[in-house]
Amino acid sequence: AFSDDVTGLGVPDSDLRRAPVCSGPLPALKPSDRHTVLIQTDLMLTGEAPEPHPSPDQLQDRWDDTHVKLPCSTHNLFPTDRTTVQSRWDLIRKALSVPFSSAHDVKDAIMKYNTGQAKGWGFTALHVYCKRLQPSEAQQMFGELLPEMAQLALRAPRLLTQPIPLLRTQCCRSLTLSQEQVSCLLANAFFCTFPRRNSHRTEFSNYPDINFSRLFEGSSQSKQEKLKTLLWYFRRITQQRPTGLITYTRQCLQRLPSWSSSEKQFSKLRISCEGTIEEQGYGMLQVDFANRFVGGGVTGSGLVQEEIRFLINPELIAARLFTEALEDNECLIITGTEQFSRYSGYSDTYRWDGNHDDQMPRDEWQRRCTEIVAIDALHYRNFLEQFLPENMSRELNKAFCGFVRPGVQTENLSAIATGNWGCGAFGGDTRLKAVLQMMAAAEAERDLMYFTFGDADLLRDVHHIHTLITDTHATVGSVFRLLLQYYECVCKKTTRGKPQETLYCFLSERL
Ligand code: AR6
Repeated sequence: AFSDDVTGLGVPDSDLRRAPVCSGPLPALKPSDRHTVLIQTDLMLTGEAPEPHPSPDQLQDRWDDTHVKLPCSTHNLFPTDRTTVQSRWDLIRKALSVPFSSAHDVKDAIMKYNTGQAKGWGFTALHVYCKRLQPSEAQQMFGELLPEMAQLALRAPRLLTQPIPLLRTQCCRSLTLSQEQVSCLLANAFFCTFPRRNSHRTEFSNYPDINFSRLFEGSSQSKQEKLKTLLWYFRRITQQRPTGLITYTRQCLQRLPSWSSSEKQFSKLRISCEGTIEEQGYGMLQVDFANRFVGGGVTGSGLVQEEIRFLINPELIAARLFTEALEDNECLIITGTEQFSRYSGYSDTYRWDGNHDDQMPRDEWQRRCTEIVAIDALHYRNFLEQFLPENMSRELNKAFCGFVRPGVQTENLSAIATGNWGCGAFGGDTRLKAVLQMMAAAEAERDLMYFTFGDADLLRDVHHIHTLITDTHATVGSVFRLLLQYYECVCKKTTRGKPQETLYCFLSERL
């Protein structure tokens, strides 16, 4: 029953589970060794806006290897000359309490406490942005928005009263913060106040950039659109303070599946060449096609799937403050971020497209039922590399790590909303990656919603191979063994470029 304009295949949409409908009850929100909760949980029960825990008069200030170094720490010192030091937070407070009337003033303020960077940082994008504002918009920006953002940044010692643990390599750990606390972190990131984060020669060399300095440089239209998107977020949250919570979880797997002996059957697939993960994948586990430094180039020059998601859901950007680069058996799960903006286009044609009013319901922890998982594919420069057994296993393990939820009942797991993971900037082959993701989803016992992003041929091919696999009751292990055979019999004999026999031809003949 194929027609030329078919846009979706596989099981009907209604066969796939979505949160919150499919979710089981959550345990009470409470802190533990592995879960730091930065708000007072008792207040949650009464439906009041979250308050920081502990209360501000009991502020805990920590300056060590295992916590975020906050700008408001008393240990954040600044050399005034060779012999004396000054509180850097005092300097920040003074610099951000002065009225701004131009982009130049914003730059001046930022430079007051970032003197070491004076030469390297450019502010062209911010200048251009401000110059293009209509008089009433400029009035809004300098008279309201920037002063409110500065005040929000300066509330750090009252909002962030508990040290924030770093989500370090190979440590499974969760952080739950209020959206308001996250907004304060982001306001500080905007004004580039985070100490020890401007040079890659510090203890944070294995962390993404958090200060927004690179956002302000350059003359591309992309930068203008990024600024519009992020400033819209700040406008929204300064006009009305958000009341929800967000959880950031670093998940590391110690025990990985034995792929060649897996007896798991493939799960259900719905595939569509229309729609996007974030829009049609609502309530599903939404895959972020990530960089190992989460957020990739969001504050710099990148503007593809991950960066766009971080722009429209800016609370994702806060993860860059505390998430060490991901290793092969790790992922980052972010639950509860809100979408503030719409966009059109992609990459160079990306444009901010106005306000988005997020309608996702909240769970018992007051988090939006939006679960995003950052998994970083390998970056391939040569087509054949990705068929190396160790590379296929690596991608399987990475995807599985992102998909599996130890301890959660299968019927409470939503479907996975994904697509051409690792196949854009990272140069992977969509057909191989689709099979690998199907295998990882099967192993994690979750269904898959695959968005081909406009590719109708891919829609048919992936649907066809999935049908063949399920009709023949092939197991994950048997498909893995066929992938290994494809490598041995076909890839190894190919010296350059792409093999003559495609993966799907090879699989079709042997399934
Ligand atoms: N929904 C569904 N599919 C999408 C969407 C969407 N919203 N956006 C893009 N695609 P890419 P990668 C499809 O290149 O190769 C970033 O800088 C579209 O077909 O973003 O894993 C990260 O920080 C697109 O070509 O992912 C990493 O550094 C394909 O998904 C790096 O890129 C791949 O999107 C990751 O690159």
